[in-house]
Amino acid sequence: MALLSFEKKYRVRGGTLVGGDLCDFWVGPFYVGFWGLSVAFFALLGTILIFYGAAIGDTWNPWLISIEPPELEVGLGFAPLKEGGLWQLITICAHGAFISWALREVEISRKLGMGLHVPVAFAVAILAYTTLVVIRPVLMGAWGHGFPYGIWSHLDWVNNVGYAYGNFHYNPAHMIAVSLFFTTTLALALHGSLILSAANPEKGNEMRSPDHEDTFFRDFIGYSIGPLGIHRLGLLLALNAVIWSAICIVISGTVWFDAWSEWWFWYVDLPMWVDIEGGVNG
Ligand code: UQ2
Repeated sequence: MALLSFEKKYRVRGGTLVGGDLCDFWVGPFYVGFWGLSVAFFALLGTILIFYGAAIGDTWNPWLISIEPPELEVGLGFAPLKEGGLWQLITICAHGAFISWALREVEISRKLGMGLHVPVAFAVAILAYTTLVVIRPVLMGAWGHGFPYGIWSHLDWVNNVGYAYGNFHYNPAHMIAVSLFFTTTLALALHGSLILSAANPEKGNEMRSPDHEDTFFRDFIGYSIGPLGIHRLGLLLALNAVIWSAICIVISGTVWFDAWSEWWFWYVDLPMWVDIEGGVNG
């Protein structure tokens, strides 16, 4: 069905979570809904607060503007506006906007009678941000453990937190997360190239079918995961990349406090090495 007539047919009332028919409308191509209005409110307020923070800060260089979290001494209390309070309000606005955005995706999915895979996937991305600025700071006892909102300053934060634990590449959850990021790009490259090779032929040639796609990989490596399976795999890999990243940072400073290279001594310390001549335990 052509896109425009499809939209006409499916742009119907219903599927809303909040607001009933009151907010059930479109602006141009965009579905709004209660959560669309909520997104607009939080995004606008958060942006105004960021500009206010920049205005009372000491630079307008966009690379260097930074909204800092409160000092560690503030703990988990409220800070004055100019001493981290802005960061706290902006964090609340960010969550308001991100969660509203996810719920707007839910309403659109419900309208179309689709699964909730997109909002669920987006929720995992939100969780990664929440882990950095809420969950880990709360577990460590201070909002000051959150990262600052600035292009350069958040890179400094990543650098400093990395070195606070020696070298993050020895963090086992970091290893798993990086492997999943690489595998995600491998899967997307295989999938994107396979689809284009079959579905976008040279002028005058006929398009190939999913059977051809399956057969390519069966010829090549004796196995095809299938046209539905590759999307399940892709989503699984991508969500796990994010989840293991969140695990990697949330365990640093909450259950592990040393350099991450030290963690691997659990292997050296295994009792089975005790009687080995010349071993560190023997
Ligand atoms: C596939 C298939 C697709 C694909 C791809 C494969 C017809 C259109 C890319 C091949 C993928 C495999 C064998 C899994 C690779 C495993 C990892 C961990 C990267 O079979 O079905 O659908 O796009």
